[in-house]
Amino acid sequence: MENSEKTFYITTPIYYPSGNMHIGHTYCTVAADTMARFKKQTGYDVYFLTGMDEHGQKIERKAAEMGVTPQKLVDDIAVATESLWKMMNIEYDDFIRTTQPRHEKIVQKIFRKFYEQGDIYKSEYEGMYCTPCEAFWTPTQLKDGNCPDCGRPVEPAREESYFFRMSKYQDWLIDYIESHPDFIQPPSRANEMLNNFLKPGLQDLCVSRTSFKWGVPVDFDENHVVYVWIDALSNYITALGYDSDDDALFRRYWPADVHLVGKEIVRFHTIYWPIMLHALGLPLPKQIFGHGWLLFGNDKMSKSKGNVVYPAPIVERYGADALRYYLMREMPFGSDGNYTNEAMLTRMNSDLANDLGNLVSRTVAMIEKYFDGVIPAPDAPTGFEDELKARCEALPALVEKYMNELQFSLALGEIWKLVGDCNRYIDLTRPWILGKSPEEQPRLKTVLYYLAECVRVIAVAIAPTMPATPGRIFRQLGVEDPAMMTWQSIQSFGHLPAGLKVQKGEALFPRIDVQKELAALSGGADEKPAEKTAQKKKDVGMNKEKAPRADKEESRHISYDDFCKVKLVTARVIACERVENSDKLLKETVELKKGDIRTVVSGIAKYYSPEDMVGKTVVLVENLAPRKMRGVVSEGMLLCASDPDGKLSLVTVEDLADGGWEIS
Ligand code: ME8
Repeated sequence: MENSEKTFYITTPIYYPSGNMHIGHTYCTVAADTMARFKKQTGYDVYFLTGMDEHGQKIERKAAEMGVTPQKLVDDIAVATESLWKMMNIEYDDFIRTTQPRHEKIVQKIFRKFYEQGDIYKSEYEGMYCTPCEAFWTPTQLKDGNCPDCGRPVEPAREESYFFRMSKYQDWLIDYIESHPDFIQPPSRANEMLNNFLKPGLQDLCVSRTSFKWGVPVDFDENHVVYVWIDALSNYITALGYDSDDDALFRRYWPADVHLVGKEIVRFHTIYWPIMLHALGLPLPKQIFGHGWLLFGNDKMSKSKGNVVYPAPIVERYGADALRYYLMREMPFGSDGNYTNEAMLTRMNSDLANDLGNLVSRTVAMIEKYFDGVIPAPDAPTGFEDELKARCEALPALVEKYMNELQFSLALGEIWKLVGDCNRYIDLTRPWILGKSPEEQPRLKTVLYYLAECVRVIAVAIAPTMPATPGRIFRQLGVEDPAMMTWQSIQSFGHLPAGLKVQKGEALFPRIDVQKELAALSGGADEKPAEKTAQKKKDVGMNKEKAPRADKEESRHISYDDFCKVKLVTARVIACERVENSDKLLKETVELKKGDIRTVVSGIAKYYSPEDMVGKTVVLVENLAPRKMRGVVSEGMLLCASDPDGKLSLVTVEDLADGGWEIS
């Protein structure tokens, strides 16, 4: 193998042909694309493979129903699938189709090799078969008589078949998995494979079919076609030209760095595939990562269950980057996550429109207003700037660590912490006040330079997940030099040259009217009109009239992430006075950590005198946007309980004299 350290080969599963792929399908491909782009950004020579798994009884039947040839059916779907990936801005290096001669020829060679070396023998199969999953089951493996994976009915199958001696490799595989803890991720999936499948004993696998024709023919026994999973799994090496006249890609990229797969097909990838490779004398992929499912109404989003959401209407309305961000941010990659339109729209509003969008537009607008649109050179930094700079410089290593663990959500979380820091920095430094006094000009220059540089850092860091957004940010910042857009350029702070001319553009992510958009999306899908009525009946929570209670329940709750955004800290009241011309308001001076003094205005003058307040340790919402009340800027809010008559009682912390303790 010539595989050097700096190559990175990543794959998605090859998808069964479906004219209507839903956002559950796009999930894995977006993840693979994000990872591929990240690896490229960090200097790897990347190969990213996806494609279609076009053989099998399911396709043969579907084509017959439609009155077309299976080839015509898959050709049409391949065009639709590639255009879906284009819409999602997926940049793969190859799109393999298992009906391509380059693939079929090698699958035949592989099958023959297994036969010639005695891994495959001919016998008769009798058992149950799930056509939608293309999987064989023994009667004891069935769940309530149905397929244990998808719950659909199975059918009896009895036919002459070739079998693969899986049992021969069982002990070797157990040993391999146990001695390579990174091979199957997350680790819970490795335990499941060991305990549920490998340790109880592997049965020999039926690897050919005679009852239908739509498959790769076994070239030494014409009645047989190769079992779809043997055919499909081989794609990861046939696409690289394994055992062909030109195997340069195979020599360069194999073994794969990671196969991303949904959790229900981990079994095929971590048992059959390693055994096939081992039998061929090839090294195993370094990792198989089994990601979770996008659920809808607590059930796997899947066309057969009728609870699907399609990507096209979402991309048309909010852009591919917004959907990609949501998919990568919302749930940890190994876990399942429930999808709702409301959660998606709320996140788009809070993270994209408010946090990121506002940061960029405020920064550019202030540079335009105070410095005629020219990014100023910074003056002397203070502690605030040192902290921001340290945050920026720590970011690449944190992002890299989480990305290498395929923890997209945590990597994005780190980037958004910096976005939050920048917004807080604006609130604390108040450039609009600095802009009023000429003697504060040097300070204002520093603040706006630091903001512009942070925005550049953020634009670079989001590029793998949101490939179209950085260009829009760079245009607003006036950044044209490609050297300012690289991963290398954010390893240390301050590369943005002063003197660039900013240019205000359209809002990156316009704020969404959630109720209006929920109504607009409640058709839910780009399904064909004929399917729409039947579909609507089944769609859980998509149809507002159908599920008013559920909708109400949902809007009552905030997500855990939203809750985490509220920073509550203890604060000691060190001074307090009444606000002039107000009988309701008190102005408190509070101390958080030593020296961190804030002014807070509270509507509690009817219940507390200034003397009552001094010395209390209260609870402050630390990151509430500053607000002016009766001419005084309040930097936070004190928590109070309100009785049924509206009388307010301060929430205080006993036994704790200090301020600045975080409350969680
Ligand atoms: O399994 N959430 O193809 P496929 C997350 N051809 N992922 C989902 C999902 C959801 N709701 N629904 C589907 C096959 N997927 C085989 C693969 S590889 C050699 C052969 C994921 O089109 C699913 O988990 O049924 C799987 O990883 C991928 O989509 C393709 O599913």
